[in-house]
Amino acid sequence: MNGAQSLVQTLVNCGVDTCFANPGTSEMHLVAALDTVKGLRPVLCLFEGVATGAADGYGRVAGKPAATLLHLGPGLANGLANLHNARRAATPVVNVVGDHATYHLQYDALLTSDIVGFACPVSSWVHESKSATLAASDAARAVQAARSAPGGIATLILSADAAWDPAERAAERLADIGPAVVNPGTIEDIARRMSSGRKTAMLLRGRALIGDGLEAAGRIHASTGARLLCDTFAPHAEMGAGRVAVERIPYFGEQVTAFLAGTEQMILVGSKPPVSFFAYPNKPSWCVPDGCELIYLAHPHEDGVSALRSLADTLGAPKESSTRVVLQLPDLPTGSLNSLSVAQIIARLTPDHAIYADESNTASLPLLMTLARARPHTHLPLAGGSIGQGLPLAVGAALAAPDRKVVCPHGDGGAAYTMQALWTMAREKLDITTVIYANRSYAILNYEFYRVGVTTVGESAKSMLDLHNPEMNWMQIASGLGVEASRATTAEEFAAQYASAMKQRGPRLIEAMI
Ligand SMILES: Cc1ncc(C[n+]2csc(CCOP(=O)(O)OP(=O)(O)O)c2C)c(N)n1
Repeated sequence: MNGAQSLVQTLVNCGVDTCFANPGTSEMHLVAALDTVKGLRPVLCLFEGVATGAADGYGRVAGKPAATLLHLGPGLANGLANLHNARRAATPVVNVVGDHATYHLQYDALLTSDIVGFACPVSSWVHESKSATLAASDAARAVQAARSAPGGIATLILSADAAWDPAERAAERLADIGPAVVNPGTIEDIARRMSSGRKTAMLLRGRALIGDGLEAAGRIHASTGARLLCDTFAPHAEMGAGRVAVERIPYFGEQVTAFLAGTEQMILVGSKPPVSFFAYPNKPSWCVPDGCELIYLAHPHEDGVSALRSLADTLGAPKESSTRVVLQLPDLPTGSLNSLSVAQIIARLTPDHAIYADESNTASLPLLMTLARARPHTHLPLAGGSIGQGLPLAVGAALAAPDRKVVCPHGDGGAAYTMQALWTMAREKLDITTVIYANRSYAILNYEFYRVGVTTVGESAKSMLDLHNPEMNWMQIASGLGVEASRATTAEEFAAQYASAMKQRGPRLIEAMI
């Protein structure tokens, strides 16, 4: 056994079963180990931003880390933006990066770089593994670090000689660290405050928005009437019919302020206080109403689900939530294709328990509004604001949940960042329907011009937001990358194409000419 084999076997021993890779020479022994060690599914990605975004999608849905395999500093640097998104989502990821052999670094060969420097800002744990005998235990520690509550990016940098030198054995899985238990005194205190009659909102995030956490929050709502809220970009939420209803905080700061007006106390469960996405001249960044008290039930590394359950019990809440979302499907629209008619068709025709890898950007408002009352689904948005995440996220989600339909509604601008993900969808035959909103524009930035105080927008400035010249042809892009594609210009065409995609398994792309 060599160091690479001991590392890969350790990943498998620790429950890592998928690896999103774009390797090079320094990772050749790791690649070879994928043949000799069974149990780690390698998925080739043609750009590192696809690999890291896919690891994020996988981790969010599976609740456990996938591995990446990246080529030295430049490979890691290509993947940084989606590691940033994954960090914001607190997704567990074991980020494996190859490096030159230890003795080669002194020569400063071309691909030598500060890998640790690239890794640190996005990682919760970074380690350079420079000896084959330590590679296995380092890998076990990396998995433990990635799984540590609330989840993080553990970057393990493996020297080429540590990969090819002889190793002794693989390591076994280490115990998870956390989540930490919330102090019972905190729960009693919050129960008292919630019984005070003050206008209360609970801001939920992480596991509080899924499964048992969401159910417990529903009980608390039934008992106290507290509003249940989630962030605009809550990384992982279970929504739709039958689920406990959660209100999503709006995007723009002044909307947030109006939305929260009158709130006297806000209970934070794995979340931070709401702030505006960007600063704008003469507009507040801090969106918590004046005088509103902020109270932490659980910090992100703490067990918010148990805390919610204990709080519900302490309050004497009913065993079940009394308010659940009632299914309300829109009628199929006819005529013009726009973000509303696309949303109505998606909501109407998507089957139960689909996963939305959502980067719909300016089209998101009608989509989220219609999906809120549609069939039960999982929602995975752009968690860190770095566009080019939706397509890779869909890849990871589809691999983590092969029996569920994945829908990827995506702005055309953001999709151009990581369009190589389509190739991986085709190669792995993933059940993903991508909808490209072909508005030929970085539309959101048109609003932002005015919001930041730019008053005159000339031709050069406008051309920076315009994607008409030349027009991207998403049908050709998708079919060139192996994905069956079609184009819709009316609601009827879109509905027919989407209905057929929902009936079929495998990757499809629809270019919606909105
Ligand atoms: C990595 C990164 N680069 C640039 C931006 C700035 N940005 C935000 S939205 C956007 C345009 C998005 O266009 P598209 O996906 O077509 O959505 P639309 O605004 O048209 O709805 C850009 C460039 C960003 N958020 N992240």
